[in-house]
Amino acid sequence: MRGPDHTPWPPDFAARYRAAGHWRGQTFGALLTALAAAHADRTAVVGEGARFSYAELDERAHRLAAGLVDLGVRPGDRVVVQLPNVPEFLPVVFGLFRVGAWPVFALPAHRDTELVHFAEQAEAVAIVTVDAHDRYDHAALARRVADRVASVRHVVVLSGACGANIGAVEPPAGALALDELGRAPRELPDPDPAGVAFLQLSGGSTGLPKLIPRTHDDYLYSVRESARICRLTPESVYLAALPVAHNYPLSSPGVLGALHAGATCVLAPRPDADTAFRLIEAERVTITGVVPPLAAAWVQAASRTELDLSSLEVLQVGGAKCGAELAARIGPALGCALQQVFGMAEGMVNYTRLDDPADVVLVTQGRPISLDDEVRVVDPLTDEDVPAGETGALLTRGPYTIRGYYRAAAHNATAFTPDGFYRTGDLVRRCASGHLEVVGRVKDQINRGGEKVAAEEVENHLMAHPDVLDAAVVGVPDEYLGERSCAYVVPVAGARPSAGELRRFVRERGVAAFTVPDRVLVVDAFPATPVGKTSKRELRAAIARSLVPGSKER
Ligand code: OOB
Repeated sequence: MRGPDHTPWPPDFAARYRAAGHWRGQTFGALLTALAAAHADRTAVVGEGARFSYAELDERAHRLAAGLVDLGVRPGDRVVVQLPNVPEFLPVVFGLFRVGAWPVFALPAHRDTELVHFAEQAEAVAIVTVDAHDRYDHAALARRVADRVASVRHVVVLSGACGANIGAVEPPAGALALDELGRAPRELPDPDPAGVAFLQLSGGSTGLPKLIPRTHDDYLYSVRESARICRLTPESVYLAALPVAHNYPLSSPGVLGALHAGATCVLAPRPDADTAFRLIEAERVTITGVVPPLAAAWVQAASRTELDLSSLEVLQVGGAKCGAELAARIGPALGCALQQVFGMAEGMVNYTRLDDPADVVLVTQGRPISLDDEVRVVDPLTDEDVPAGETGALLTRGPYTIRGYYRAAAHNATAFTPDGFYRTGDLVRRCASGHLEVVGRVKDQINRGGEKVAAEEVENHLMAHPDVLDAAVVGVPDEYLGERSCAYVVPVAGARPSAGELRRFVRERGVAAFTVPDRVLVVDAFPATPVGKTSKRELRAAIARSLVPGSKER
């Protein structure tokens, strides 16, 4: 038997968050209605080939909501949404919010295994997808998922969107065209703001992503505060370079934060520097967010570009650790301020503030959004608080951090403490100012014959080398020591440092011999997760197969 679907906040906490004004009883549908009234003719969203004002976005969301209801979609139904960065993403999602149906936010990179898992876990009634994106036939993928998962009754396909590149793809038999779904707008009952609004996906460092139930009340609080912390105004232009369904470009402050502020969202079909820089110039983008590997690529590209990036005020870097070396290169290369963002789809988000001193911005990953974000830094084995300023595992609880995953009672028993703190799995140090420095993952440690090597530390040493663009260190099984360290390195353009030189460089920084990586492999690029973070899981798998395409040991 399965436990309860999701775990609400205990009533005393909920009452406290309401009394503090964090939870205001507003739904996303009601928010859009208010925004359309306040900013009707301003541009809400820009994407390839389309531009919607706030009034048009509102109208489209109303029409889609009516069409979804006519299709039989009911409040509380789950609908897998797999859309790339297209303007229609917003009317689809707000249409579902208005119905009270829950989007399940798949990413464009997900394939059969993940989508079947999401559809099954959520017992989804429909899938909304695109015909093709990045030369991949998403409509056929959705059809296969619908054939395998009995609950899925409808496949809805958006045709002719960006980056299809594989010719016109007919919606597969039985699929509906998104363009034809809209119906005359009509009033629908507003869903419960304390109820679930959607299911977000966990970062999925182990196994398949888990489903994360977020409510209107809790998510809107994080969106509102994110927009304030990032100083968004109606004049701001936010570029979603990363896949917009991910929590970071969705809400930190992301497209939802931009809309909340009455600003303009620009959706980049791809995150590469060329595409993004063109959009920054054309749309006078003021703020965007990237993951560290992308920040490194943009920094390099900025030195060669002739495009005008002068409108850019803030580059956010988050999703994975941005080392101090990379952090220091960003301002000079891109001519903007850096903001570090350390967040998680489960809730808690930390930002460096725009008026924090430079050293805080370069070396910390920010401090929490809310004074009601409770933070504990504990010994991972005993759960006891470590002394102030020391490294430990981060536990958190608060007004927008979930108390349990969706339909995952067994996992919840270990992922949360009995008193409701989420075990983030991140190792952090907390400064006196409350800023957190992420120093690794609880399990991202190489046990080299008993000597514990923190992958992060070795990566930082490597990143200090002028020829190194990015570094990722993983453990390799070893008969004698149990594990040895293997460093993967992506060089800066034109450089090809040798393994021997890089090992010598780390040694000469005056570190313990066991910190010097046992092996160094120079590769062209790292395998990435669906949002573009370096995938250590795939690097470990590759080394296990002793086969990394493009790698060369020197
Ligand atoms: C964001 O969300 P997820 O759910 O994909 O991943 C969360 C995990 C964190 O637990 C941490 O391990 C890592 O990603 N992470 C960072 C980081 N930001 C996220 N590790 C070090 N430094 C950072 N700045 O990745 C996410 C959600 C909302 C906003 C930003 C990122």
